[in-house]
Amino acid sequence: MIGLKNILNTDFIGKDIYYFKEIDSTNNKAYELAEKGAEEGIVIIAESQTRGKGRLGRRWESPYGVNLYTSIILRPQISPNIATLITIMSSIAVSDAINKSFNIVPQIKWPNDIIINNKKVSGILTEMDSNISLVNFIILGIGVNLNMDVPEYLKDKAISIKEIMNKEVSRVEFTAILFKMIEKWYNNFLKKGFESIIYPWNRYSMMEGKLIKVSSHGETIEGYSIGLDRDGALILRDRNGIIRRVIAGDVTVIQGDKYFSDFLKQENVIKQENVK
Ligand code: BT5
Repeated sequence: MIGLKNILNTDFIGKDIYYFKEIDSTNNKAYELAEKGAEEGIVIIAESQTRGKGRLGRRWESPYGVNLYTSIILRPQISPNIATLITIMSSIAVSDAINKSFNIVPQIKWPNDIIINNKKVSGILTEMDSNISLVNFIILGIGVNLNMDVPEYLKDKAISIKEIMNKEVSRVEFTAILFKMIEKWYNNFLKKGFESIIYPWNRYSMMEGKLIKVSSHGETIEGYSIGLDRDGALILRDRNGIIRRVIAGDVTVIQGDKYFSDFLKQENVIKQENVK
């Protein structure tokens, strides 16, 4: 990542960059620093992670010197109830950065996957420290597969930009553009809230109007995806017509049916049921 500071054109994201050749997880390091009072915008970057983290204790494959593994300390003055919107806003920033850098339009799979050719190119892991009413800090962790040869065991799930472009790409240039995009979308979000992200999110979303399956806390819900609510939760309508709200989970897209979704949106909501 030599030269990143020289080309970085941001106001506060990356004002200090802590750089590691190898680390357990950039999120852990950022969390540790934030607990000690590190300021918003401080960034950790590592060449490799020995215990790269996904959600729910899953592992993020983090080989040396080929991809981007970064964590950013944010201190938004928001309620923890809407912290998911930071993940949502970041998924737009990552998608914009990929689009701008490589002229590829990725898709977003709620809540944290960036997808190209039906495979995951990037994942986001946000972790937070808060009290009941206010966030203290959020660690925004982002992994992007840039020049990785995807290992055999992940080949049906994961892809890298190199595999799509058939050539190596510049990690430094991509990172500079990504930080710029994060700063732009984060500022937008702080100023205008949910309204600033809903349309751009819909543009990239791969789910709207599709039949999807969500596994959430051991339960599986099937239904047509209707979209996001104002807290960043996913709204679907199940086969019995019940509107379900999912705040965390893993989505599988079963089939596409855009007309059906447009039709559903015009109907009145009959019943509501929350799913934790
Ligand atoms: C995520 O979790 O997608 C969040 C990934 C966040 C990684 C970044 S890297 C910098 C920062 N520091 C960290 O320690 N983490 C963050 P999840 O939705 O749970 O997806 C994890 C699943 O994706 C795994 O179980 C694998 O199936 C798959 N996977 C693992 N490594 C991958 C990779 N490099 N590319 C694509 N898919 C991968």
